[in-house]
Amino acid sequence: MNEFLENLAREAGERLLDYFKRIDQLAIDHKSERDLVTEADRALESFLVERILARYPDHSINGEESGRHAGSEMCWVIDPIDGTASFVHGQPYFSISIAVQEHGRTVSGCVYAPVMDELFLASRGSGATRNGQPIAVSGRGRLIDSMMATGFACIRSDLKRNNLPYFSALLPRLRDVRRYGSAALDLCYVACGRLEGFWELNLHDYDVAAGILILEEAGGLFTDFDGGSENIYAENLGTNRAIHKEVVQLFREVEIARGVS
Ligand code: 2AM
Ligand code: CA
Repeated sequence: MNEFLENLAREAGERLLDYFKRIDQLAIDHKSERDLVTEADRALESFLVERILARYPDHSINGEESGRHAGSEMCWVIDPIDGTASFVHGQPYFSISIAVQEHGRTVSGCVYAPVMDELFLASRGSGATRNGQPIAVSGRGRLIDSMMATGFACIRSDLKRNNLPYFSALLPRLRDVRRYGSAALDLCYVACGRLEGFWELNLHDYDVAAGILILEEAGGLFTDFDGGSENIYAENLGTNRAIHKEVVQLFREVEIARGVS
């Protein structure tokens, strides 16, 4: 299955690059005032669904653009372009994210960034790779030596609870923050040691399912802001493990200051 997954992601990536090269001519719609969808998102998702069902006709699909088709214990969770806003603005930080779940548990995950030609792949219990080479999280254990990425999906969704208090609390403690725009890719950057952590609020399973497995298989940890697993889509925290406790503690202080607990 991993070979199929890798070939599928690479072929989808080639198609996506063709769209990226003529981004100025693409039809762009708005899901909401801030949320974009392009003809490339739709075409790529149709391509992925077609290929997956041709090979695995009994499997289900959960896709960002086409919704959830339940029915099988095996489900492919796909995001044809994670980082659509970057893509539309001609920036290279976008990815294709594909996870395979069995009874809701991710067993394989692939994130491919076609502009950089970097393919991250993991299957449960077998480690994670970048372009075929094993990867591992960094060993940095102090926040002041750490770089984290984040994003603001919460603001695009107009959520009352947004990321700004967490951002304000963390930024002064860290070496710096990056904001690439693809949660799937951010998790892979933690997995390969370029970042020590990533946090965001309000992501979906198709944004993070593959990235979580890749991170965990590289030695990292993914939880909600309490350090638990109950709210991992509402609150998303992935780290190299070494800084996890300190970030959870800091987020607890933010919650207290907000008067939540
Ligand atoms: P997308 O590009 O597929 O929309 C970056 O902050 C992350 O948030 C990306 O993974 C992006 O996925 C996701 N995202 C962007 N806008 C969002 C919204 N309104 N609701 C939920 N997730 C969003
Ligand atoms: Ca996404």
